[in-house]
Amino acid sequence: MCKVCGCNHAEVTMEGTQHQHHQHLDFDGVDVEQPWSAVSANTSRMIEIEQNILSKNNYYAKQNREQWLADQIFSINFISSPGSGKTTLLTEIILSIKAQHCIYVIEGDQQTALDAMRIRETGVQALQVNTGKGCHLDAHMVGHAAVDLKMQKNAFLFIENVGNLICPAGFDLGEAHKVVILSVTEGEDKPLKYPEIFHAANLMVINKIDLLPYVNFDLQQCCAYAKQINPEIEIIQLSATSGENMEQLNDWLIAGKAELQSGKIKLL
Ligand SMILES: Nc1nc2c(ncn2[C@@H]2O[C@H](COP(=O)(O)OP(=O)(O)O)[C@@H](O)[C@H]2O)c(=O)[nH]1
Ligand SMILES: [Mg+2]
Ligand SMILES: [Zn+2]
Ligand SMILES: [Zn+2]
Repeated sequence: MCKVCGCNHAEVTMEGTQHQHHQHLDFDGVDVEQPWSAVSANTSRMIEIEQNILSKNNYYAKQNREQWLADQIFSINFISSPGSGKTTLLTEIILSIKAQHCIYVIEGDQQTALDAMRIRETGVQALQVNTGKGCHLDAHMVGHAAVDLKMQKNAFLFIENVGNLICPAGFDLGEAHKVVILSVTEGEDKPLKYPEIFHAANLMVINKIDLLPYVNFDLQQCCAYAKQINPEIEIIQLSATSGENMEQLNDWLIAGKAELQSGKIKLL
């Protein structure tokens, strides 16, 4: 029995285990992969189940948030499409600040522990959570992973979500901030197409600016669209591989952690 929720811990799919529980919308025995006609016949039941899933998630997210506030853990949930550069950004951030800061990483992917292995090469502890068919991390999975990391106080906890701009927006993990990453190869219209995540994020990172000369990406328009969706959103344009403007992101993270620790950010 676990401390996070009282469940059998093995139900959560962690690195090295083969369990397939907690798949997306696979709750209460209802499988959303059934034909859509069958689903629509059960629309009100589906809505009820979705509300149930989200309220369970919010319960675990609140637990995570309280625990991390008590331990002064500054947690960031990195969200983007596959390939926007989340893992590359994380390894670069870690290499720049690990001498001064204690850092832990939770990696979310449907399959493989490849990203956690990339993070561990930096010398920092990382735990991979495989979601199987699931397309986002939820607060329950992340709560278990955080316990397993046995984190020291006053640390950063970086969470790399499953590559997906859609449902990670709706799943609070208990993090201090969501950071959405968009790379210049993806088109400037993403904030309009996936408004929920741009609305939920505190920071938009525009990555791969080293590729701007080779792609038709309207940087100004992208920023305008993001501000249209979320006037408060902060924006940093950078390149994880060339290192251009990376110090802006490092400074943003370090300032956020200092704010949490000075009591300026209230997470409850
Ligand atoms: N040119 C360029 N490539 C990048 C940059 N950041 C990441 N990449 C490349 O984009 C690919 C996907 O990066 P990865 O970090 O695995 O993305 P993730 O799926 O979001 O974790 C890799 O080949 C990276 O080397 C960047 O700033 N510039
Ligand atoms: Mg990755
Ligand atoms: Zn549990
Ligand atoms: Zn999902």
